[in-house]
Formats: sequence, C-alpha cells, structure tokens
Amino acid sequence: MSRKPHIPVFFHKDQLEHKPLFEWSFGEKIDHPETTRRVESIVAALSTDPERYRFVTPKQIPLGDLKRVHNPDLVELYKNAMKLPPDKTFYPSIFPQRTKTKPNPKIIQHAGYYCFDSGTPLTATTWSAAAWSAACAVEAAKLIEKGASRLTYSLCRPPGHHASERLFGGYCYFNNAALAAKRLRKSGRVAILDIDFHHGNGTQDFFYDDRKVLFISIHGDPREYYPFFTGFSAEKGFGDGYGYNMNIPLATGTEWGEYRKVLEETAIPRLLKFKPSVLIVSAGFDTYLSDPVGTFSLTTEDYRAMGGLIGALDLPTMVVQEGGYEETSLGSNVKAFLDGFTPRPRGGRTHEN
Ligand code: SP5
Ligand code: ZN
Repeated sequence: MSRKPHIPVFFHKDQLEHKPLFEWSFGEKIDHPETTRRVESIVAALSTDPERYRFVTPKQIPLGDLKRVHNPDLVELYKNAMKLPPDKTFYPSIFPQRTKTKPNPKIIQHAGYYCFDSGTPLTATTWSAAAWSAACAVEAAKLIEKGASRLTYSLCRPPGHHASERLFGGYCYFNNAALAAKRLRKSGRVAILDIDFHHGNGTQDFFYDDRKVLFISIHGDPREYYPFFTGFSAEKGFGDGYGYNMNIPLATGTEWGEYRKVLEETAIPRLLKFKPSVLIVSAGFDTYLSDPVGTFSLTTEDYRAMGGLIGALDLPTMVVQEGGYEETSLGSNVKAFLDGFTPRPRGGRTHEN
C-alpha cells in the first residue's frame, strides 16, 4: 500500500533577513544566539525526507489580524523600525514606568515602552521576519481548523513565546503560538504545551484568565533562569482561568528520565482532563544537552520519544518552533521530535494525512 504522508512545514525565506548580531546580557555584549544558521539547520534536516516534510510558503497575515491580538502600537513600532539604517541594531535605552507616559510608536527612542529585556533588538528587517514568522503559525492553525491536517510544523523564527500583547523580549516579537491559539479557540478548546527551556511568559500572560486555553510549561527554574520573574508553580491562572495555567520548573541538568516522568505523570494527565480539541506545542530545543543557553540534558533520541508520547494523545497538533541554539544538532532534534509522532504504523490512525 502506498502511503502519502506529508507534514506541512510552514516557512518563508524573508524570515532569514532578521539578523540580530549581538545582545546585552547583564551588561556583557555577547553574540546573539538566535541566528539564521538555526533555520538552515532545520531546513537541511527536514529536506532529507521530502516524502514526509513538504515546505509551504504561508500567506501574509492581514495587518488587522495582528493588531487584534497584539497592541496596535507594538505593530506600528516594528513598522517604524523599517526606517532604521540597514546595519543598525537598535536597543532601547529608556524604559519608562507605565504610568504618566505618552508613548509614540513613531518615535524609535520610545521602543523601551514596549520592551522588557536587552536581548531583543529592532532592525529594519524585524517587521518582515516577525510578520512572516507569525504567518507560519496562523497558516498552520487554518489547516488544523479545517481538519485538513492532523500534524503541522511551523518553522517560526524569530520565536514567539516570550512576547506578550504589548511587549517584545526574549528574542520574540509576535507570539506565534498565541496568534494560533486565539484563532483556534473560536471553535474549540486549545491546549498549549510549552517545552522550550524557558518559561513561556508571553503565552501565559495572553491566556492567564482564559479557561478555554490551557497553558502548560515545563522549563528551567526561574529562580536561576530567564525570564526570572515568572514560571513558578504557584502561577495557576486568574479569575475564570484559575486552574488553567500550569508551570513545571525543573532543575539544572534535568535528564529524560525526570522530564518524561513530569510529562507522563503531571502534564499529560492535566491535558487529558481538559479534553482539548487541538494541541499547540511551543517546541524549543534549548533543552538539548549541549545547548549554549539552556541547561537540561536531553538527547536527540529523547526528542523522538517525546514526540511519541505527545503523538499518542492523538490530537490535531500544531508544532511551533521556539528556541534551540545548538545549531549543529538543532535540525536533527526537530526532525527526531516530529518523526516520533508517527512511529512506522501497523494500521490504525496516524498523524499523517
Ligand atoms: C525563545 C527563547 O529561547 N528565548 C530565550 C531568551 C533567553 N535570553 C537570555 C539568554 C541569556 C544568555 N546567557 C548565556 C549564558 C552562556 N553560558
Ligand atoms: Zn528558550
């Protein structure tokens, strides 16, 4: 029997035009980890199996759709940054308190009003790359919504999970997973599982009081790691959304044994109880053992196993790329994770179309 498996991979080449060269990390100027080589690594790995991974160029998101999810001024700020000289990496220097200010997104020096860290610069190409990155997630959501796919992969870059309605940071400008979730929640119950090494503070913020969107994040302990202020297990949601936010901080050096245990015994049971109609995985691979930013110890084979555990939930699933900075293995890790969703089947349903 001929199988026609294909997993749509959303990507637009203009996402490669965003090239943040450096970041400030507690006063130190360091090479920026969120490089275009990350994308090249993923594209190369998925291209080795063209039967299974089919690259798709997304359609643009209408500006109004972006502005319904993010603050319109944030969107305007990125558009205004297109006027920066091509070689300029702009960092805000002034971070006003939120009261008694009149921010103007047309004034680039006001960028600090919309920003919460010094790792996330604006350049002339930020808008285009970030808007295409968001489009990769929204187009996948449309396919999932239509029931046209049971598994999609959005090669989102720049990443998204640290961006909130009005703030950029953590290398993130638009919250790609949140844009998808906002769309999908209109017709169903959405679970977001965030497996990036860092707490998905932006996504948490979007849905903190929303019981139709369950957010679960497994990440490095915020007492030690970025974003430091959020990601504690006591953050359980607010108002109607109380009980619909779950944070699972783990210790430095966490290996698959411990990670699998929290997935199987804590995250997945909560997810199943929620009875989602769709699942969004915010997939960061900075949990890899030699990642230069994260400090967990997962291996390529562990990602395959994780894909297997998540795939076994048998939910329509969109995988959205977040972090992952070890460029040599990033592609293999992404591919192992996605391959893991569909172990060579002996009949029965799979996530392939
Ligand atoms: C999407 C995502 O993964 N964003 C992560 C943002 C983390 N920014 C803080 C990085 C601090 C870098 N410190 C390097 C330590 C080298 N040992
Ligand atoms: Zn991360």
